[in-house]
Amino acid sequence: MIMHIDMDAFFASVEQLDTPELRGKPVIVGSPTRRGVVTTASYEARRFGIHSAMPMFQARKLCPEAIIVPGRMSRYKEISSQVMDVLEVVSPLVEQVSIDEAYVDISGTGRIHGPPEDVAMFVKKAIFQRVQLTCSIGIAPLKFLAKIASDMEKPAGITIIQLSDVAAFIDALPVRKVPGVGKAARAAMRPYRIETLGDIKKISKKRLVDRLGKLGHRLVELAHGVDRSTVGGSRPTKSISAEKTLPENTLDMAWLKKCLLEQAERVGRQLREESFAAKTIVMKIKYADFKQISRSITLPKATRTSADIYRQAVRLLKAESLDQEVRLIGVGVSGLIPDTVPLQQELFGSGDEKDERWEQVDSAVDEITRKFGRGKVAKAAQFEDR
Ligand code: TTP
Ligand code: MG
Repeated sequence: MIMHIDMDAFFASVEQLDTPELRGKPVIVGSPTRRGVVTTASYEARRFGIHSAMPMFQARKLCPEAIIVPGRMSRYKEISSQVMDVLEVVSPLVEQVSIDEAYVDISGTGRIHGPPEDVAMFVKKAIFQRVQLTCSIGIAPLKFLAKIASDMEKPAGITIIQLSDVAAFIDALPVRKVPGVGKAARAAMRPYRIETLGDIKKISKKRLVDRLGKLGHRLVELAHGVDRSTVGGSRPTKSISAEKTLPENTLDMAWLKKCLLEQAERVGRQLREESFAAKTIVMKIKYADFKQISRSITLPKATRTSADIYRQAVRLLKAESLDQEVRLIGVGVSGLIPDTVPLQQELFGSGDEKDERWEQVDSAVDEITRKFGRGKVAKAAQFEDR
C-alpha cells in the first residue's frame, strides 16, 4: 500500500501556529499588492471562496476582513523537514514531492504498525505531536490513487481505498482528477465523451494515444488498474540472488536441480520478506574451466513464489548443453517491483488460483523457517517441474 500525506493549508497554518492571534481567522498568505496573488489561504478564508492563485484584489473583495501576511519560506522549510523526519521513522521508502507532501511506501510496515488505518492514525498523531499542525492522508494500492485519496477528506482527513474497491473507484473516477490531466488533455478527450477513467476503456487505445501521446498510454494503464510508478522513483535497481560453489564438479542433473531448489527457496523467501515481486529469473553457471554463463527469462507477470523461480531456473538449466562439468550454480531475480503491482494485474479478474495456492504454501514455509531455521521443510516432491 502507498500512503500520500499533504499538510492542510500549509503556509497559512504555520502562520496561525506562530501567531496565535491569527488562529480561527481568515488568513491569506501572499503579496498584499493589487497585482499580487494568493499563495494559500486558511480554511476559514476558503469558506469565502478564496483559493490559491486567485488575484489578491478578488480575494479582498470576497473577504475584506481577511488578514494578509507575506510568506516566510525558511520557516516553512524548517517545518517541512521536521514532517519528513517523522515519515522516515514509519518507512525507509519516503519520496517528498513538494514542500508539504510526500509518498510513503507502507507495504512492509504492517508488522510494526498494523493495518493501513492504524498506520495513518499513527502518522497523523506523530506529525501533530512534532509540529502541532494537521495533515490529510490517503492510502491506496496505487500511487496515483493515494494522492487523490489524501485530497478527499481535507482538512485533517484519512481516506483509505482498499484493494477490493479499486476497480469500482477507478471506473467512477472523473479524468480531471487524475494528476497530469490538464485543460488541453480534457479538451482533446471531449469529442470522445470521456468523463471518467472507466470511459477510457470504451475507446480504442490507438485513438487515445494518437491524441494524447504518453499521457494517453498512461491513462489506458491507469484505467486498467496498473500504475507503474513506485515510491522514490530513483531507487537503485535491486536484485536478489543465491549461488553455491559445489563441493566437487558435476554433471548430475538431480544434484544441480536440488541446488536450484534450495536457492529458489532462499531467493523467494527474501523476495516476499521485502515485499517485492520479480519479473526476471536468472540462472547462472560456472563451468569447470571457470567459463561463466548466465541465462534469464522474463515472465509476462511478476511472481513471488519459490515454485515459479525454481521452475524457470530448471527450464534455463535444461536448455543448456552442459558440455563440461559444473563448478558453481546460482539463481537470481531482477526486475523487482513492489508486490502491489502483480495484485493490480489480478484486479480485473485474471487471478490465477494455482499461484495463490503456491503463495499460501510459501508463506507457511516462510513461517516455519522463521521459527525453526532452514532445512526443516522439504517441498521437493511438490516442486517436481511441471
Ligand atoms: P498545497 O498542498 O497545494 O495547498 P495547502 O497546503 O495550502 O492546502 P491544502 O490543505 O489544500 O493542501 O500547497 C502547499 C503549500 O505550497 C501552500 O501552503 C502554499 C504553497 N503553494 C505555492 O507556493 N504555490 C501554489 O500555487 C500552491 C498551490 C501552493
Ligand atoms: Mg497541502
